[in-house]
Amino acid sequence: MKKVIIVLFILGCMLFAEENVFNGLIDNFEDSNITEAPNWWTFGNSEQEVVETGKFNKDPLYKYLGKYYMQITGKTKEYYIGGMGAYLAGDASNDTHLKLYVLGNGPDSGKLTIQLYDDDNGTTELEQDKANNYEPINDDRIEYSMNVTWKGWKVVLLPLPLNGQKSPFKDTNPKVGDNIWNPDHKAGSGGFLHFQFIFLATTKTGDINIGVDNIKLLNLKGGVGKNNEF
Ligand SMILES: [Ca+2]
Ligand SMILES: [Ca+2]
Ligand SMILES: [Ca+2]
Ligand SMILES: [Ca+2]
Repeated sequence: MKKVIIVLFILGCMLFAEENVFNGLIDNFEDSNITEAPNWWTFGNSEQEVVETGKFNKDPLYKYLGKYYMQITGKTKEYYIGGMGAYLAGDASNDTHLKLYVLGNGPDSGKLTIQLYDDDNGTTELEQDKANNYEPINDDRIEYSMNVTWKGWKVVLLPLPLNGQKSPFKDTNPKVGDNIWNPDHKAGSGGFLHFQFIFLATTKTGDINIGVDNIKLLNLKGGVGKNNEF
């Protein structure tokens, strides 16, 4: 009995270390759809489909994928294909990294742009300029793009620009917001408001064929250890 309690206590500490104020999970697609928890909006011509992971049972990362992941496909003649986003409004002020699993299909699998928005005017919503490509009016957007060039699943771990931490994410609206990644709930702020993907081809005329899973923010202040590697 004592052993069980100790194991439970250690498990509890591990969960607690990773999932503090905002539980950090954006989506793992285990509810088998993209319209619940969170309810993703989609735009453009990309196709997003939640599919079973079974065909990857030989992949070393298979055991971390659960039953479902999201497959993204689409074609373009002008780089841009489409995208999807979710409203979260979580307090992410303790989260140091974004982690996600990305499935590639070879050298030109596509380009993935990741955008995170924080609330800088205490409204818990992202005011957008509909006349100007839905650009934020008051809130910051930090952004990072990567070409998916590999085949199979890979863990992508990206430091966030929290408290001056070096990060590949850059503020892409320097005239809007306070240009500081401050996704907390202070002064009525909605914190980490939106998460968004933009799907592109790596060539002007091309396509995208990637998968994503286990999208989460987490706190790695204690370092990337065995317990929180995946
Ligand atoms: Ca999954
Ligand atoms: Ca706002
Ligand atoms: Ca800004
Ligand atoms: Ca900000």
